Amino acid sequence: MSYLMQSDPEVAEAISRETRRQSGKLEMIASENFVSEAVLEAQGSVMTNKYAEGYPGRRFYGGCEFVDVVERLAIERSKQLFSAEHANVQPHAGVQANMAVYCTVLKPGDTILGMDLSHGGHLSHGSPASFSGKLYRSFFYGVDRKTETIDFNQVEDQAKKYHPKIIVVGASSYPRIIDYEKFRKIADKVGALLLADIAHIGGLVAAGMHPSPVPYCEFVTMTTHKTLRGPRGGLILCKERFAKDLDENIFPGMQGGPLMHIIAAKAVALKEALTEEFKNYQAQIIKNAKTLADELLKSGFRLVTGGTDNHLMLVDLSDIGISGLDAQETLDRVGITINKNRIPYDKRGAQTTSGIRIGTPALTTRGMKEPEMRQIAGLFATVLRNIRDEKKLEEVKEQVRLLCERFPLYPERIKNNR
Ligand code: DSN
Repeated sequence: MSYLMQSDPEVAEAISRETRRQSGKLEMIASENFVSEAVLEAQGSVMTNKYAEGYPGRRFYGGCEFVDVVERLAIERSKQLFSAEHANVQPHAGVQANMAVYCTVLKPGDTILGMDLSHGGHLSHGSPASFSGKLYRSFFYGVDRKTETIDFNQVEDQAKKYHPKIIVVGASSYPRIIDYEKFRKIADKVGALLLADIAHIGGLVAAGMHPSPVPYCEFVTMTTHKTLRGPRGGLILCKERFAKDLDENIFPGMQGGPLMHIIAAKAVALKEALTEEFKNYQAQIIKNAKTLADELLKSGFRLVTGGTDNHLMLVDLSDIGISGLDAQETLDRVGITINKNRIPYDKRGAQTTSGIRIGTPALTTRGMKEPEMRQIAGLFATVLRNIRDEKKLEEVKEQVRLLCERFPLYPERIKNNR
């Protein structure tokens, strides 16, 4: 970062401190990950300079021959990875990906049925706080109070009652396998289209570690930066018959110039995702999550649904008398980064919450395996049961530091202060 250090030392310093923060703490936010140096190189490349409105081979600007190469690679790799008929790699983010699907098949005022945000859904699945709840009539399904898994009777009842034009299946805090075939059957009963938002589990699906929604859904959206371990951005897959309309709804419908440096980085990440190493990585994410969950259960914590099938788990802290916010703040102080999260039927609000969400994708990228998960479960138990014991917290902080040292992240960047 020699240029940046010269021209803008304040930004250079913040970046260098962020690198050290990422490397020196245990990153356990379920939706975060660490991209490869190759992805970072593509993302920080001169492709950021290029306007390329349109699609490969039919742009509105000259000089697009090389950005065309990377967009074509990203499209072909997405199709291959997910066995999809069509891919659009231009969405700037997951919300834009969902918005483009809605714009393709809905008119304002049409009805959508999605998973309740407070049960694990996402804002863009119809929440009144989001465009999706303002533009469309939105209704929700949730999880069963006892099993805390998706209540398919409710999905079907709501679908029959409201006749949605599209059903959205996907979640940002749901620890179990999702049965897309069941959703397809319900959608067919009411003549609805089906959109699967696999933002969280994109990498698991790509590696065959979670059933794929692609055969069952007209549309599949995702972000590229979570388990898929690419740059921050969105991606849409769809059946060929929607391809033209979908592309037009991304551009010119709702976005201008695509972020060609990000698309180049998506292409690089998608190539990585096609490797055997990536499959092993995804399998390890799940092994790590299951080990962490088992150890937390053994130490007496309650997990929503009793465990996990994927990369994340939700810990219900109600029994130990602290809030999700207390837990988040105390874990932050010892160097463990997680987020407070509402649990289904939570009595607390979104700012305090009764639970926390924890995930294993980022730690698995660092090379941590089952023994480290067992150690980390012990650290959680110590912190969450002793949030006011400074001595114990200091001891955990030291263990976190040693653990991070054993699994270096971006060592060249740390060495060169960038
Ligand atoms: N913000 C993401 C998450 O943390 O799950 C969802 O968009």
